[in-house]
Amino acid sequence: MHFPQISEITTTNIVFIPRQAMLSEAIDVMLSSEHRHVFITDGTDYYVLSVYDVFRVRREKGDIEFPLNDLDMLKIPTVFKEKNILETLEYLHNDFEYMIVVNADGSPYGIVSQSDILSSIDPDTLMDTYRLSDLLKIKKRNRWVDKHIITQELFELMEQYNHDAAIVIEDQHPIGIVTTSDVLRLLKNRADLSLPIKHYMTKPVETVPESCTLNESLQFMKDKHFKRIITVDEEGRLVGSITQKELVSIAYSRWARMVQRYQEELLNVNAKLEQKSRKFEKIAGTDPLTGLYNRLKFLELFVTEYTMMVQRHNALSLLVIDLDHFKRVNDSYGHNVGDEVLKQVSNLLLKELRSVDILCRWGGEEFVALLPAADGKDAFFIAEKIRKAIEKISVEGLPHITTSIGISQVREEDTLYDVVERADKALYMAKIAGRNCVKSIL
Ligand code: GH3
Ligand code: MG
Ligand code: MG
Repeated sequence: MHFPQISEITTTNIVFIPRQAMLSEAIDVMLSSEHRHVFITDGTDYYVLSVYDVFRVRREKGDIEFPLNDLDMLKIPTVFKEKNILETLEYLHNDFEYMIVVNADGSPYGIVSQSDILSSIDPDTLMDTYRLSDLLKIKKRNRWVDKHIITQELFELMEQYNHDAAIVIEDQHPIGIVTTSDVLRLLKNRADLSLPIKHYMTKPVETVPESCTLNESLQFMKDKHFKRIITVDEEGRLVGSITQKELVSIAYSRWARMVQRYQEELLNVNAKLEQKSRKFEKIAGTDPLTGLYNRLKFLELFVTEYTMMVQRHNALSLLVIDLDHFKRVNDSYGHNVGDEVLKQVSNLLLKELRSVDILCRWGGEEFVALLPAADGKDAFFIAEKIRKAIEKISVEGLPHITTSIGISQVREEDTLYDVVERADKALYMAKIAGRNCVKSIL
């Protein structure tokens, strides 16, 4: 989807009438351009003059020969032509139907209307999907009048409600239309406004069935240069009228809601994916039997702890914990019982270690624990605590299990491999010293 710059949708062939001109000159421009508005400037500010301003002046002053300078006119905002159209959407919430597009030096470049902005936001799918009948349910604005209404009264009604057209009906069927150009022409020609409107309306009136899609309707308006369509039911009875601006603005707000919904869905999907990826990350770093960290994750955590040790000049110790004669457990009681013991030992180790310690299943019946801020002495104390606790585990029908533990303190020049190798040597010393004991090589 492309959101254009304001300059891409600006109408540039605009005649700006000087504020010193007369009202009749403004009317001539309106009639020749077939617009219900003309733009006035005093060189600094910009104003807009509408058909109904003309009608008001004629009613109040009795004439249209009047200097523009003496009129109160609506000042309209300006926008730089380089702006992206999305930056101008805020203007759509105010009363201004138009904005003056200016060059970087402030000189006028052209005008842009609210409907230009809305229709350049391209809600294609929406346009093809929704039917006029859907929209008319929301926006039912029947500006219809009976063919016998007096022209002057109709003009006053149109002025009061700021209508840009009135549909004239007979027996519920649209038979004619009066637009603001008609109003202007009649004023200019000093027509007799006390006659019923049927004398002045344009007829016949072209209608569109209410089953048309938005796209078809907008295409129809484009082909015919109509600003509005009049919709009828299957019997040709008036259903309603809707302007191009209303159509696109409804389409746009639906489109915006749709985008918002998609965005919410995307956020949901993203959250789920993130959850999944966290789960996978956890699985990738976990030993399936015991739920402890595996070697891969341990290496990552070791690097973090090692960095902290160096930065903070702290101690860091490592334990290699190996169950004694574990092969015998498997051989005598079966592998499942062996697994159960491994799980119990894991839980116990987690319980006995401090919350800052990092425990991993190194492989088989061997565990490695990393003890931040613990020197050899602290590590020995913790290892002894573990050894004694494991000795106390009792699994039904099984003789007591024992462990041997090797300790080493991490040195700045160490890799993980170096420190594990020293702790392994200490473990070997414990094994040859008769098992169920703790040895260190610091
Ligand atoms: P030592 O006191 O010298 O350490 O003797 P050990 O029998 O514990 O040592 P060894 O390394 O010879 O044997 C380790 C045994 O651990 C071998 C295997 O039967 C058992 N083992 C390793 N991984 C698992 C496992 O995932 N589940 C079970 N049930 N047993 C395992
Ligand atoms: Mg062993
Ligand atoms: Mg072993």
